Amino acid sequence: MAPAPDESRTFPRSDLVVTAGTSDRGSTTRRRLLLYSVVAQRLTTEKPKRRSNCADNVPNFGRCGETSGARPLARTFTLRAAYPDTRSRDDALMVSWRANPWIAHPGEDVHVKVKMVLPALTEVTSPLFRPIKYSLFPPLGLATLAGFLDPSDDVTIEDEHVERVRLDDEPDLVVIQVYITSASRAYRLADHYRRRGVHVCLGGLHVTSLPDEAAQHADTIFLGPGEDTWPAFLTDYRAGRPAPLYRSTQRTLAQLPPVRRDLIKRQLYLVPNSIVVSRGCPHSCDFCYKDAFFEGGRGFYTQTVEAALAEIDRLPGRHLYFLDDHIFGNARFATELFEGMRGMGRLWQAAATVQTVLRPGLVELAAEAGLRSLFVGFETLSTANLVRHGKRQNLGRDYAEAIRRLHDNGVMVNASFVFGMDDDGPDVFERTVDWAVRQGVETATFHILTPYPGTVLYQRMKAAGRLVTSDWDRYDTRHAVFMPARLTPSELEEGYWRAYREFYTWRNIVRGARAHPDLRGMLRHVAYAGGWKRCEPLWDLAIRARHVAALRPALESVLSTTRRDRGARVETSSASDDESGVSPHDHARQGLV
Ligand code: B12
Ligand code: SF4
Repeated sequence: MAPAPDESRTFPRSDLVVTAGTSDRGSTTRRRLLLYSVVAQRLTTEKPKRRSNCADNVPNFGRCGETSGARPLARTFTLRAAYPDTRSRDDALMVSWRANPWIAHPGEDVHVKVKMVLPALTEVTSPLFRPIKYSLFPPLGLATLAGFLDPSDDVTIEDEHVERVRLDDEPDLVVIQVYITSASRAYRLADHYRRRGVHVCLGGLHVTSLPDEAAQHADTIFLGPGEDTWPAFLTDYRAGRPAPLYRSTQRTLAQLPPVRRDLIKRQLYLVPNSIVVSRGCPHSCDFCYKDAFFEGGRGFYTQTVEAALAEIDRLPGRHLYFLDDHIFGNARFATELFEGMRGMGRLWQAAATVQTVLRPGLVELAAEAGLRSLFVGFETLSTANLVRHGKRQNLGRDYAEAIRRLHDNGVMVNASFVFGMDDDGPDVFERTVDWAVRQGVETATFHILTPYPGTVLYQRMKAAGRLVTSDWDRYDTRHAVFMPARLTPSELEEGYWRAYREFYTWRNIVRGARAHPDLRGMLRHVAYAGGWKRCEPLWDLAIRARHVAALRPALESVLSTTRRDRGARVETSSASDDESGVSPHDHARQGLV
């Protein structure tokens, strides 16, 4: 129990922290804060007034608002027009009352209006913008954090990749996830809301890499994953004492509340069923975000298999995309997960390493459980490059054999390659594309090596004076932001674009298809590679017309073109994915079917 208010106390002004805000319109919280201002009156022994605009009823603070139902719950008060920087009659000041624990009752229900934003990278406004890439996945990280809020809190998620962010609203808290490429946009949004007196929280990969930079635009920053720090902050915030920085140290996914998928606008995404059942990765490649982000705690951990299966079961439709860095990273977990998924009739895609693909057993189990396409980090065909970048798990592995194993199990390959490592000369683009086509790789993802701040690679490049820009907008793996060893920056960028063009020519798509031993594999190769890249204008058209969900059955039918799917339980996505965010199983539980 919190101590009872000491009615004889008055309010020492020196304890006030003042930020600009708006008064009695807007959120529930704001209205409640008005009620708290009445508590202030009571505690200063002033008589509360009903619906007052009078300036004098709280001598220390100025005007206040509504009176009924006041309870001394928080240390935050909304007051009107008492301070010189108030902009208009309707403006007010939020006054945080610190160091007065007798007012706060920690844990009592202070309803908060929270706005979560995933800002887009700058190119979203460019005519060259490719909507399909950014309409794939919803903001899963934010939906995960939303799960920690109270059901009575008012929360929205806005994803700027697929919708316009509203700027005229007045939440109590703004939560922004910051990637390197969206950092400048994120900071502009943060500054906008801070000017409006909103408490701004910034977190995510870029904030963790460069906390000092982010702190200039935030009231609170979060370093590392948010599952421990975010609930700690919420408790502090509700008690009126939010700290400026929270650093993650407790790494567990146990007791994770359900991801708030109800906040995701499913119809705006091609793959609304993205899911992560682990965090991090057991490896340490020197160009990867992973070590910096997970510093100070475990760098790889999983949910329980039961929790993962329960989350899968809650997802409507048939198609899933695991966004885990390495779905095979913990062999025991993966084995139990795939065994549990067998018979669920799912079709899914994921990412893993060459090393684990070559390990007997896992690929077979995954394929039986519905794996149909795997993103594999080959990165480079050069051993010297692998050694230099600490990609030890790829050393001495037979890449061609890994691809064969996947194809033999009916799994398509999305091969990831990085250009610009020190051993890469001008011929690297053609050699890599030719190799991938000859192996029958269905899709390829190319990147220009990018030294993200916080990584070992970044430190090395910086120490060697090889970084050519710190404009984070360009750190998008499509620009040369460092001086390559055996290429010029423009050779690197041109070669990167040429590799994409070449890989996806019809000639190479057909050549790649012919590498498959069976007709089904060939047809699927053409349909997937051709449908994905060559029909991009059509995808973009559908997205702009807000019909991306209508394309999902096409994706599922290509993924299910494998001998493994004969006789599998099949619900077509259009029939089973009812856009409500509730799986058929949930309907049954609710007695709706
Ligand atoms: C899905 C994904 C995408 C999707 C969509 C992103 C989305 N909807 O969130 C798409 C395809 C659009 C995409 C695009 C790109 N991506 Co991407 N993407 C990913 C991927 C695979 C998964 C992200 C995810 O959902 N993770 C799972 C959730 C649960 O974790 P989370 O999002 O990180 O959120 C947690 C924490 O970060 C933290 N947190 C985040 N925000 C906040 C805020 C607060 C207040 C708090 C408390 C906590 C907090 O708490 C969350 C829960 O723990 C990651 C790899 C990875 N493993 O993260 C790469 C990754 C994020 N992408 C990356 C890159 C480089 C890009 C691109 C530049 C690539 C390109 N060449 O085009 C673009 C540009 C993106 C942009 N808009 O700026 C890099 C980012 C590097 C960096 N330092 O920022 C990553 C790490 C891949 C990598 N290994 O290099 N990406
Ligand atoms: S294997 Fe992939 S996710 Fe893991 S550290 Fe290397 S690049 Fe990062």
